[in-house]
Amino acid sequence: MKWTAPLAVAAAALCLASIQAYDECPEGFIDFADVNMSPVCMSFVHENTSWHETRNHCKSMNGDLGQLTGNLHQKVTHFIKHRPEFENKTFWIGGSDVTMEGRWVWVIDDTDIPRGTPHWFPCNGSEPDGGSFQNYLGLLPPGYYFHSLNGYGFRSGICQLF
Ligand SMILES: [Ca+2]
Repeated sequence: MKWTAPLAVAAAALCLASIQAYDECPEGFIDFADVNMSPVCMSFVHENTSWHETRNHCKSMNGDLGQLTGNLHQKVTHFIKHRPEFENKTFWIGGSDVTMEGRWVWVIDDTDIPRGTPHWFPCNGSEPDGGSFQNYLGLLPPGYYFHSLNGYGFRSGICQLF
């Protein structure tokens, strides 16, 4: 019985960790939250790896590939465009239609990724394309809109803590 209390404390700590309770972003992550909102912690990785390898890299940092919903996409794009070291880089993010061709979802929670503006290139509906040959989501310069891509391309990546 004497182990009950420490186990309960450990279990509570695990629960808190899984809920996500970041007061601020850990080292290596940048906070993209709106003012007075909970941190939205993103990290840019420059390993130039496939979508799956990049995702594993994100998971090794206790995160996953980024979920660029709403104005977070715009804020990340703005950030990339103002960093010379990111010039001509391409980035994997956490979308895919590999489970069901044509149904694009965020892999972190299986929620739908809306088509068209303001996220997909070039705002007139040509992306996503490539059918079952292009099942993974990335950002390409110069606009950093969403593109459906072959997952084996070597690219940088955007990780996020959830
Ligand atoms: Ca596809």
